Amino acid sequence: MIKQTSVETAAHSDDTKNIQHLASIPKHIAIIMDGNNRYATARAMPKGQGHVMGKDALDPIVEYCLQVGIKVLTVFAFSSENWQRPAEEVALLMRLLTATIYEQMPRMHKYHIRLRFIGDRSQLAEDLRDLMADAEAKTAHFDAMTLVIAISYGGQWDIANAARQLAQQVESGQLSAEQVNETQMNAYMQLGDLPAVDMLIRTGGEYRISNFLLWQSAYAELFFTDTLWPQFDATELAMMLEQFAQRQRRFGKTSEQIESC
Ligand code: M2E
Repeated sequence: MIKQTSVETAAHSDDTKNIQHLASIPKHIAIIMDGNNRYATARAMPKGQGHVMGKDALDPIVEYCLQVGIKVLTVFAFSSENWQRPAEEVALLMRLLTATIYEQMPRMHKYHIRLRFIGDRSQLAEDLRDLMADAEAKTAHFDAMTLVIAISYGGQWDIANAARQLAQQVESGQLSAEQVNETQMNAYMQLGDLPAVDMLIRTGGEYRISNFLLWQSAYAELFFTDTLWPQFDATELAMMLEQFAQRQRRFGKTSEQIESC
């Protein structure tokens, strides 16, 4: 029986406490937090309100992941494609991102969470970039969990970025073209130092990866739910973890090979 902690709320305690019996717990969960705008529209709320609600939905998920021993949680806060949204929405998201990073700092200290950001920082305002660097530096020594926030991130950008750096190594003679392989690529990919994504969740009812962690999710178990992100909770995540443990992870092997291990 898992020890009840203060982070657990009465609302989900019954459904989520018995997790220790599971055969396997993912090391790294990645989430595409989709459905904020539809949540607001369905409730006749102002457009941006969905993102505000969405921001608050992450806290209980982080606490639950900590509680069950997930080592890395990566969330897609702002994609490289999101720059094409209406200017007011982009501006709101940038304000929310800044406010959220400030707000989250005491929680990172309380729970010993290391905060990291991935994505193309060159597109971001300087004050946001400074805040991100500062948040990373101040939490770099924490080891309970790593919370990765993807901002201006795209999976293809990430792959091209790694390829360009390897090409520069080849150009300067530090590496031969023959030496370029998956291990070399991985070293230049974002999160190359962390375990691969084992569980990729998308909320909001779309069945796409949408240029999220393409390389890092090569062997991830995929989970899709119609639940809009502001309504996603630890109870639903617990059910997904239950399924994750049950799915046979083949990694390209036959079921006979798996069963004989
Ligand atoms: C997030 C950002 O859509 C985004 C608006 C801002 C908050 N958010 C959703 C995030 O994903 C930064 C931190 Cl530190 C935590 C969450």
